[in-house]
Amino acid sequence: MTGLPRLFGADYSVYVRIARLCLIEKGIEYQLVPLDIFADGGPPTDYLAKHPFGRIPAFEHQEFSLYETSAITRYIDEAFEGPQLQPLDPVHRARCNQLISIADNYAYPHLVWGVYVERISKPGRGVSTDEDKLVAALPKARNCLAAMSQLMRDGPWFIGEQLTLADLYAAPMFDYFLMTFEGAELIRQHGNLQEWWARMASRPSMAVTKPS
Ligand SMILES: N[C@@H](CCC(=O)N[C@@H](CS)C(=O)NCC(=O)O)C(=O)O
Repeated sequence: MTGLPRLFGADYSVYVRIARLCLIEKGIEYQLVPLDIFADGGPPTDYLAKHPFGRIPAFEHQEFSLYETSAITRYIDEAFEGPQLQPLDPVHRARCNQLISIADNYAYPHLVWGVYVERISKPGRGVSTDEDKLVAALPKARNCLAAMSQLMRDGPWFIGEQLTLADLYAAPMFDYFLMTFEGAELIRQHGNLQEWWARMASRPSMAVTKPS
């Protein structure tokens, strides 16, 4: 066992990718321990000691174990040297936290599960799209993009000049969503999100963490 921080998960996972983006953007060497949460028969039973809710990622740093991506990424940002990924002033930090909450509660279920999984992931596995679910997700996805576009400050990133956790949360969700025809159509209505996505997608951290 190395002394490197360890992240348990799989590269297809949005949340594992968020944590990896955070580690990479901070410049931290880490070990990705493969854990397929959707494996036949479920994850190894001893994984539940690391994450009692059976999700990925889980994280270990020396003797410290942690699960829930919001706690993991904030810990990484605060415990390690490297570029600050959270604004210091209360207003911008609150906006960053608000965008993370939007990503968790609206973008992940609607953009990823409602649109991407139904349109691309399920047919790719030979499972039929639930058209009702997809149709129901689209106005919610539209609303989500409109809210995120409205909250985006002038500047290259969501919070302006500083790349923050808000960008790292949104990016893996947008990456899946924009693979769909509907996602590509919807983002066209928001020039600032389109420009943000072009910038975000060209970061080396995004290339390194691209799902295989
Ligand atoms: N609240 C968790 C969510 C993590 C999560 O939902 N991960 C997905 C993969 S992206 C997962 O493990 N899904 C397994 C399942 O739903 O059974 C976090 O922030 O870490």
